[in-house]
Amino acid sequence: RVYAPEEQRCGLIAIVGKPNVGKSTLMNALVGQKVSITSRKAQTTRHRITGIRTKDETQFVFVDTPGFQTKHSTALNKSLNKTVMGAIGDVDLILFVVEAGSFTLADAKVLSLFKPGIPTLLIANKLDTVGRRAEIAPWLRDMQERHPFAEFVPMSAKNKKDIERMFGICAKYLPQQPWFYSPDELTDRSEKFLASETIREKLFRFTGDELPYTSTVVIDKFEEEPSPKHGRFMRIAATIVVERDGHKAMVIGQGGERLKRISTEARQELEKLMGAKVFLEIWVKVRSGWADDEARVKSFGYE
Ligand code: GDP
Ligand code: K
Ligand code: MG
Repeated sequence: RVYAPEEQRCGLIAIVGKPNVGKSTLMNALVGQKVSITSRKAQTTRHRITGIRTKDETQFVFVDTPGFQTKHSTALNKSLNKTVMGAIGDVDLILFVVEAGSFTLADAKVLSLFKPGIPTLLIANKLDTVGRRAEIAPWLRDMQERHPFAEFVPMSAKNKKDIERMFGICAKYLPQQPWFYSPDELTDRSEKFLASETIREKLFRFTGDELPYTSTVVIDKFEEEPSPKHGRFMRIAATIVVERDGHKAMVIGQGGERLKRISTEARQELEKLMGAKVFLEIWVKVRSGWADDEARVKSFGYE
């Protein structure tokens, strides 16, 4: 059924919380496709990323944000926090994500940023990791006293039924107005951006905790070439920027094995995402201190 503009409902929903509570996992599940990378590492999400889902007459425009950084005040962290503040200023609804049953100082810091007036839902995520549901009842009562939340939603971003339920919960907070995007759009981000993010995700996933979060990815070449044989053919060159020689060795791995794995997994995912044959070349460079250098942080694409 086609919905006339006067029947349409549309609004912005910010997904906010401290690092690693499952914000990006939640957004991808709501959008129905991966538009924001995830990993067990804090600082995986570094940009404001829009994910769009149109369901019946309602268009949900989700805004995933970096986890709010409270520990170190580097130029990178300042930029990440600015992104979070920008995202919560002008939305119709805030999803404040925490781990069910837990509320730390870092959670409290994020909550203190919210201006009154924007309806805020407490998303108690990772419910699947809580032994018995009854255990979180006293915690929920405690949370009720901390902030005038509009609703409490205990859930798991990995549970399909919980995700389906979210649309009904969120829709009533969105105003009646024409959609911002066409109904088949999933994100406002470019393929080039998604390419750098996909490489960064594999980098984070395959290096584990030994590689500091301050590594990043820069796309040097992103070209489409005509190819009668393959349909769409993309030539992509990227540089992984790290802070020390030791980190470079870590990324490359014994005999280049790790870099090969990062590259292969990224290429396969990009081929699916873009519906193209992809030729991907990845280099590793050392730029010490970049995360502390405001100009460098900007030149690598952060706000
Ligand atoms: P973000 O930093 O808040 O964006 O968190 P991510 O979405 O990157 O997720 C951090 C980690 O939590 C990842 O390893 C996810 O797989 C995991 N995670 C997210 N949601 C859930 C959930 O509902 N249950 C469980 N068990 N793990 C989750
Ligand atoms: K993460
Ligand atoms: Mg994230």
